[in-house]
Amino acid sequence: MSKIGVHSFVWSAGSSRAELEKALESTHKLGFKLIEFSYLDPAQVDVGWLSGRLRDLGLDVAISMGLPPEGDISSDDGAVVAKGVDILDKAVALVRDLGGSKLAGILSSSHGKQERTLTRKGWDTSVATLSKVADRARAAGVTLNLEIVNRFESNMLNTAAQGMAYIRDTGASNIFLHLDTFHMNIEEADVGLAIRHAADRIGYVHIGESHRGYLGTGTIDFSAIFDALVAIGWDDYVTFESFSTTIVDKDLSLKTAIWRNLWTDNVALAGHAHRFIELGLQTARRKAELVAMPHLPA
Ligand SMILES: [Mn+2]
Repeated sequence: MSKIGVHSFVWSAGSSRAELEKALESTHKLGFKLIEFSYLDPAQVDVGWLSGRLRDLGLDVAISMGLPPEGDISSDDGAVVAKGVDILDKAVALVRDLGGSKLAGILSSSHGKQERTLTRKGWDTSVATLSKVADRARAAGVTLNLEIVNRFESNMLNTAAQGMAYIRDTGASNIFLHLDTFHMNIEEADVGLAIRHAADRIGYVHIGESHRGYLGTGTIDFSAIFDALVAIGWDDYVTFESFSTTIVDKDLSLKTAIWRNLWTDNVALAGHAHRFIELGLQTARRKAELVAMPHLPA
């Protein structure tokens, strides 16, 4: 069995207790083992209640986020960096308080189309700043997973190799890569090779199609991706991420340019995704077994 997760925005962008409960139940019912939430404000959401419901249903949890421009830790403005640190520390605390272990997303600079090139100084500021956040996260039992996103959503980490260089510069043992097939399909020379090259630094994986809709209905070569995940012995979560204008988060939908309606029935979508990922991984495992079989005469 594979560890398959789902982003809560497949279910709802809302954070009322009823909306969260529906998301949790749908996730559990379809066989997903993890639900990923975008950052939830503990002033708005009863974190104790939510962690209890996760435990009741046997679900793991991950939190993802993207730093806003006013909290960009690669900024030259110390006040902006300090704001980013505060946002990251709060997100680490939320992961811990929900009983999770992974903070993911765009954590090293701000999320969105940038109008300037990243400078060496910006890189160094980000590395030094996130190293300190990582120290505190380690004490909380939380890993930081840097999402590698396409050029239109960050000017810092667009390839897995850049992410590995960043992690090396931090020297931190609890910073990993968060790879996403949607973004890799745009930026990597070869998605399967990039997964193999980054193998020992991958902490979290998003599975998304080239248009972010139904898996298998776009241009991504998923069999190459499942082959690579099996080849590196990946046995941690892969989380399905999909967006449609059916479910709108005011901020994220604009930053990720969700203009088209790729699905309306989220139960059908998520059920299909779970089957697609499970079968894809099973098939890749079977292929790996077959190529290793010598088939000698009896
Ligand atoms: Mn993603």
